[in-house]
Amino acid sequence: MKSLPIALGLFTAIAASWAGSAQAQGYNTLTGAAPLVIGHRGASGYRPEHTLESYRLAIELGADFIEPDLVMTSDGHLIARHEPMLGGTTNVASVFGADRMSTKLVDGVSTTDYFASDFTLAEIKTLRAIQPNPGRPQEFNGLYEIPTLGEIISLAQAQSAATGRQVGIYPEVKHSTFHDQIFGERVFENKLVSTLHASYGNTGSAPVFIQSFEVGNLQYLNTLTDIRLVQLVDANDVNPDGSLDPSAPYGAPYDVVAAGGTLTFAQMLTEPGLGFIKTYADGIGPWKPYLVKTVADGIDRDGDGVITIKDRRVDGSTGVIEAAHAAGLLVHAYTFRNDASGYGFADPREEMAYYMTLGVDGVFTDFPDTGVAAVASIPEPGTLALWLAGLGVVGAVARRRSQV
Ligand SMILES: [Ca+2]
Ligand SMILES: [Ca+2]
Repeated sequence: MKSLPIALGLFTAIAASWAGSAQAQGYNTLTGAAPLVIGHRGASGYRPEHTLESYRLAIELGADFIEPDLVMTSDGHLIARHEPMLGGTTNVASVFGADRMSTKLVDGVSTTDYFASDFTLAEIKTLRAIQPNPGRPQEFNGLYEIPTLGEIISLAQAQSAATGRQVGIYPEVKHSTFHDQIFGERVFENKLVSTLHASYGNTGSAPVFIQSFEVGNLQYLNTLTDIRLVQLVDANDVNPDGSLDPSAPYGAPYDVVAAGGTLTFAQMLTEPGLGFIKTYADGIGPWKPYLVKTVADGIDRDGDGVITIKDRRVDGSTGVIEAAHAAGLLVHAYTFRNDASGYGFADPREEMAYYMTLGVDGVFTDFPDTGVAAVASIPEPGTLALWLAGLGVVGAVARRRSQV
């Protein structure tokens, strides 16, 4: 069968040229892989956020990752809530009396509420989640428990096994400085890492990203784990000219502010700032207006008779995606919603597709099905080229064997 290696060699040459052109046409992500769809608080556009049912639906809709925000209970358990306050997203006020409320400083802001850190896990398990957004489905209010990190990991791993599709988790350390003040320095991060290592091992190949808006805790985590870390980057608002409004408390990492530092989020997205982030993190998670400039020029582009953020003129990349990739950092942008915040876009699928075409490595979205549709709509490596590239690999292996 002397002709087989020759035939395979010919295919290898063809495949190499096809693979080359496929790469040129492929995704503009850091690695060339398809952008990730991250189910923000689960499928929070459809179910009360941060419940197992919200995460389960996100997985059903095709999310690659589910995103639990984490806070700590009085007895040291990590549970999923967007805030340490329970009042906005649970029925706590109808279960416990006002005597269980307290006033605490959250990132410098005096806040009176029911705090997770004043309740045991057993108490929190008596609560049920509610939908805080009046424009979203209300019929699931009062049905679902508040899940622990352990329960979320179990769900992701069980669904990965059941579907044969790896579903990752993307936990966020909420308000690290706040939790340090209540529980002691890095108690939260230590608990998070020990839980993750027990389930996934200490490896950068785990289907896990840890995210935070603070810096010191990510630097600390970098000494503790090889699990991938993502620096979140916030701002207060977008100005009419497309620049970002850095007003407190959203313009700088709170641990930096608390320590009297001057580093701002905007500085962190400059070339030197990205180089600094690269010393401890694997990616950035910026608010999307940092990536695409949109200008409020008063034109009613979608023709509905009112001027909204959707009408803004889209002026293209700010250069942050390209600079982050040049620094070797992934870019996961937030938050894409069918029912809000489409700066410069009336159609949320087109909005996400625009960012994906520029090269974002992932999108946080409350509507994972729209994210999946966006990925499907952008140019991808051709299946013929992949097939030929695969044949090329077979050919290369066959040739190596023939030389032995
Ligand atoms: Ca989050
Ligand atoms: Ca309009």
